Amino acid sequence: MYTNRVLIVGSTGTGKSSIIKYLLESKNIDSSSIEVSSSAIGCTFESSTYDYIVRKGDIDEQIILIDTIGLNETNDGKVSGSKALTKLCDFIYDNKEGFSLIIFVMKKGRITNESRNTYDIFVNMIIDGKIPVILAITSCEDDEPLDTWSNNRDNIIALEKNGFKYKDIICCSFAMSNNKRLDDIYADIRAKSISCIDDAIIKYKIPPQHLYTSHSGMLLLIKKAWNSCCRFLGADNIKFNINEKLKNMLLTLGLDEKSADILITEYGFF
Ligand SMILES: Nc1nc2c(ncn2[C@@H]2O[C@H](COP(=O)(O)OP(=O)(O)OP(=O)(O)O)[C@@H](O)[C@H]2O)c(=O)[nH]1
Ligand SMILES: [Mg+2]
Repeated sequence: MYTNRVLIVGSTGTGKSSIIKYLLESKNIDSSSIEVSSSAIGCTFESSTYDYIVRKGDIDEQIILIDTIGLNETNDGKVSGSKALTKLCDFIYDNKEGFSLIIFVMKKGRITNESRNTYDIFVNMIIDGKIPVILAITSCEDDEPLDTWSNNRDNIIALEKNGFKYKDIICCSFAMSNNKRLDDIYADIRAKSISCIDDAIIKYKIPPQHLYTSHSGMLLLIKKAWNSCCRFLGADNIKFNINEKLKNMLLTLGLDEKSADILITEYGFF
């Protein structure tokens, strides 16, 4: 019997830790060690794991939730963009058990460059379609019904245009309030949100897939992608273009030019 490992990914402050906190709380598991913060700077600095058991039919299944470091847009965060990305890459490479599902977390509203680049680097380049992705759209507390955002065709078109591929969209909210009356309403919405995420985990998880056993595995993948692009376009200068695209993405995520160059070289992007 395998363990299901669910990776929670997204830009800083989108609600990754909140999802885990309320998932655990809903199972009466102590979640006090999980930091949730409204400050402008990132608050999760290390990838941490949390686990619980769900009963499916007669079988108990273990689910491990993995909270990750959010990639930030600027270097104002306590963890700079380059460090966060390096830590995240290291975590993926070092992970021997693999992953069953990715929950990509975004806040409701316009798709930001930050979310698009995080998705592109993380899901397209690193995960490379090997693991199913579900999108969790947070901050939907003002919507009735909760899935109004995903029912809006314009949003689906925007996701498509921005290259997002996913199995499902879960609109949710983990809003809190110090006003008891308001928080009672939010608590109801949080419970509904958790129930949807719970169901999606069970529905879409697959046996854990291991991504890369070594940095050279990653290098091979990128080279393969590069070669097929070259073949397809019959162009020699594509190498430069791919490098530039990746570098631009890293710059948007708040890396300075030097860190982006080091990271690209260090991880063997070329
Ligand atoms: N209104 C509203 N606030 C939310 C929601 N989800 C999270 N928040 C708030 O957004 C802030 C950031 O949430 P976190 O769960 O810490 O976000 P994170 O993605 O783990 O952030 P980092 O660890 O810094 O990358 C906190 O103040 C949360 O209470 C939501 O659905 N609605
Ligand atoms: Mg966090």
